Order: sequence, then structure tokens, then C-alpha cells
Amino acid sequence: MRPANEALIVIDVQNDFCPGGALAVPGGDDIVAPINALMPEFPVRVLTQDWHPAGHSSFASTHDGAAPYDMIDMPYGPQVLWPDHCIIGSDGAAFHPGLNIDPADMIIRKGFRPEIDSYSAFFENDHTTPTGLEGYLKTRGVDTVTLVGLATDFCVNFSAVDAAKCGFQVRVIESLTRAIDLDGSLAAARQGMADAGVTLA
Ligand code: VGL
Ligand code: ZN
Repeated sequence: MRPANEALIVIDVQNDFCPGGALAVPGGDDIVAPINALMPEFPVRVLTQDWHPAGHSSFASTHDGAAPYDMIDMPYGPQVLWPDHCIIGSDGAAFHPGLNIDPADMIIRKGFRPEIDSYSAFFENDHTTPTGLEGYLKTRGVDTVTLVGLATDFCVNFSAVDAAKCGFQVRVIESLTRAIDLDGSLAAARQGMADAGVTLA
């Protein structure tokens, strides 16, 4: 068991991000069994769930004439438009059936505001609206976090960089993540995480 100041954060291991899902990440389901094996090592365990209402502003289908993977300008900055995914209460939004969710102390949902996306487990895409996870971890005495899950270049990346900004020591176990890799997004994410002081293990 790792020391009491360490948390494992498992990002978005949901059906829609696994093969067969609406926004499938190649090999997304490969990481499920090793994540199950890792969870008991950590005294604090958090799972996140991408959780969007139908008609969410990050869905291409919400914008006339837009296609998935187009970029648009939102009031908070540029935003990729995605296929409809992780709709609240749907099977696609459920955790992968092989993921052992019983060890989770906390399940945090994000992306539920129609007008703003939230890749990060800590702040929505305006980089200011908090999810509450920073307070949860700090009040539990956590100062060091390890991240795994989906997708490396979006939700894991944004969560890792925000965790570093919140003052946590941050490690990403890259072998327990899988990437979407849109137009070099994986290379940019790796660089951004390194620049933020995140350790890529
Ligand atoms: C994610 C795109 C849209 C992720 C979530 O979990 O990385 N990516 N919503
Ligand atoms: Zn999403």
C-alpha cells in the first residue's frame, strides 16, 4: 500500500471511449485489467465519468453544418466538436463493465453543464469553474496523485496539468492510458504535461 498522501485518479474508463463506443479510443479496454490490479495499492481512489446532457455544446450534432472533429470558438476558447458521447444515464456513459468500481472512494462527474465542456477532473474548459476535486483531495490530506485512463491527450492531459497547477505532485502512468491523437494532439499533450512538471512514467 502506498502512503496515505497518495491518490489514484482513474479518468473516464467508460463504454463510449472503448472499442465499440461512440468516441472509441484505440485499445481503450486494454487498460481495464491492469487498472483493477493497481487500485488496491492506493489509499485514496477516485474515478471520473464524462457526463453530458443531450444537445451538449461539445457535440458536433448541436451545431448546424458542423462535423465531428471540427474546431469552433466558444466563449472560453477553441473547442473540438465530438460525436455525441457519454450522455447522462446512457450505456455509453457507464463505466466499462470490466472496471472494478467497488474500490472507488469518490466518483466525480464532469461536463454536465450544457454550455461548457470539461476535459479536466479539476476545472471545466474555462479553466476556472471547479469540479470540487481539488478540495476533496486536499481535505483528505492528499498531495500526490497518479493518473491513468482515457484519453491521454484530452482528459488525462488536462487533469494532469490542472493537478500540477493545484500544487499536487503528479505522475501519469502512460502505459495505462490510451490516446485519441488528433493532428498531433498526443505529442502536444506530452510536451504540455512535461512543461507543467508532470512525471510521465
Ligand atoms: C474526452 C473528448 C471528449 C476524454 C471526453 O475523456 O478524453 N475526450 N470528452
Ligand atoms: Zn466529453
